[in-house]
Amino acid sequence: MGHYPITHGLKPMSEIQESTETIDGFHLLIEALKLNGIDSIFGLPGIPITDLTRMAQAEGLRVISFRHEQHAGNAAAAAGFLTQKPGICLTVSAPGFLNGLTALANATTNCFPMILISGSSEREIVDLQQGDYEEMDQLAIAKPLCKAAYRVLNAEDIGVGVARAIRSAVSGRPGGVYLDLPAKLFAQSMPLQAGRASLIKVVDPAPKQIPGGDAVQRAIDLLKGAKKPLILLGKGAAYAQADEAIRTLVEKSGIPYLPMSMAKGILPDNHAQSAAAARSFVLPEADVVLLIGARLNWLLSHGKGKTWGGANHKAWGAQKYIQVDISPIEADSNVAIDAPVIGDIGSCVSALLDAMGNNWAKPPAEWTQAISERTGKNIAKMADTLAKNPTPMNFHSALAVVKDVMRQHQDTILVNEGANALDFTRSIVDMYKPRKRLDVGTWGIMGIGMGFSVAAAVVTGEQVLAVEGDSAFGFSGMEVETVCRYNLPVCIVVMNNNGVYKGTDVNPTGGADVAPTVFVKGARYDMMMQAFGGVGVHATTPAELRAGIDEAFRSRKPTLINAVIDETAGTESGRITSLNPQAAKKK
Ligand code: FYN
Ligand code: ADP
Ligand code: MG
Repeated sequence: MGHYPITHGLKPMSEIQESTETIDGFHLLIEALKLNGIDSIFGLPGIPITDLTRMAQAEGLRVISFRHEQHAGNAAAAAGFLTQKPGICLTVSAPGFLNGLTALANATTNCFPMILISGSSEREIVDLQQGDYEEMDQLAIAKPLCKAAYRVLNAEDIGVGVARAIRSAVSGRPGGVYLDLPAKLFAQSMPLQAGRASLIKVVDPAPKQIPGGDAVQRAIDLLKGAKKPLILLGKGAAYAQADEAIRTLVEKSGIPYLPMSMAKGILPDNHAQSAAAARSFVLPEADVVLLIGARLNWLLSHGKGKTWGGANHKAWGAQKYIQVDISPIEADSNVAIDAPVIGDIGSCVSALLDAMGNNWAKPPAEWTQAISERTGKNIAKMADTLAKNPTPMNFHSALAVVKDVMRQHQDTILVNEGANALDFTRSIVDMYKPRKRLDVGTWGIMGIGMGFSVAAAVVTGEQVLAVEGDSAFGFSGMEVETVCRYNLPVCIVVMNNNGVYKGTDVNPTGGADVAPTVFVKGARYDMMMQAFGGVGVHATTPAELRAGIDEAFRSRKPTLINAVIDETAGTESGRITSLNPQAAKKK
């Protein structure tokens, strides 16, 4: 047991007599986490967990302190997605717990494994509503927002509580778990041997789930008969870390594939079978769609054919669906699934490959050629746009720089949020390796930027490039101090177009207040980074932007580049303008 500063009368373990040696709740929790391979905690100190953060650090855990618990929670969720181990977020009670809930709910929605551990008030006081310091029935509030929720009242149950939280977070469909630890638990102590014996090292926390042979054959028979097959890769396919098997399935079958945003890079985006640049063509035209770790939710028009582009989009035809997913109840959630293949993606894809045999007929040339024609056209059109160099910069000329940077630095992790900053980056910046793109995910949530960036840098050690809308950056901008404090290799590019979506709205009354969507014109976000010792760059041209990114990658110093973007560029809500009631009325 390591030493830790005596802050409330508890003796360091080394000073306790052999015979009377005991272990307290603090150390039981720390040992339970370490026993299960947890090496980092993302959180924010305060009553009743400040000492816990100190002791965890003293016992060798990496404790990353944030300025707001939502971003610590987002960091834990991103760590879970990247490592398949639950990310740990530690908060104080009541308000700190509430601040963590957005991240817990977002993790659950996105199937990212994380555990929110919060200190809490004593049950006897909460249940009688006697008005404790930060009194709140946290367990009851958390339950509807996460996959599982547990509370531990006695030190000897800490081992079970941690084990249950870990297994719940990563087994089956991954998600967020809440673990409620009332303050009195930490100071409880028990004999050291009995305490250690109460801890559980979780065996096989995410067991393989093998698909049924009949289900696999049903899927193969459907795929075999397809004239216009399409494979759709979702973030579940990225999370599963079955990269080689998925690549083999795509290449052996010859079937065109479409990656959802966080599945980009499972195969390189410039792959000959990528249909990403013909999205609006392939989705309505395909006759059999193989979903791998992707849900037919709003991002895929619920499988019902409403697409996001202009009037030329066709309603989807009578596709047949094969759905590979670990969740048996995901099938039929939106439309009938003709061939559900239930299991973990690694096992399912291997079973499909075995069932394909060795003389699989590639899809008809008219299908693959039609796709190549469209991708060729869209890529050429995009290349023309990207070659332009307008003043001021627009999203395209700035992202042409980012596109080239990512081509040259393919291990870099790209974090991306915003509206136009998100949608243009998704279709302009190619990804070449799996799990290198972290973005707003299933909810389209703003505020993931700095939490995801810190986690990506901490758990991978790789350079991080965060491409942020100026509005999106505002949700977590104070965490640039956190980035500087830990001297993380995070380069933030704020696409500064003076406002939400654009910077051109005006107050129709002519009053002194600016329009609700407009920010301070010409804001200098780069100076925020300088305030904390990081590098701030003000870029008004693609050349200045490139130089700033290159220097950040060379120095690996925390850097924020304020990229001045034409405030008239972009559209409201990017590619999903149609979700705005006003826009929908115009339809
Ligand atoms: C794609 N495209 C390309 C390329 N990749 N053209 C050229 N080169 C490349 N590499 C084309 C693609 O074929 C589409 O054109 C278009 O670019 C857009 O592609 P995208 O972005 O993949 O497709 P689309 O239609 O936007 O996808 C719908 C969507 C997406 C809902 C999945 O918009 C999305 O994920 N939106 C997230 C929105 C969100 O969460 N925002 C945060 C909150 S916004 P066509 O085929 O011609 O259509 C707050 O206001
Ligand atoms: P996307 O938005 O990229 O399409 P979604 O988040 O909608 O991805 O869907 C992810 C799906 O992947 C979820 O239905 C989830 O159950 C599934 N999933 C996550 N991990 C695995 C896994 N290891 N094996 C199988 N399915 C998985
Ligand atoms: Mg903006």
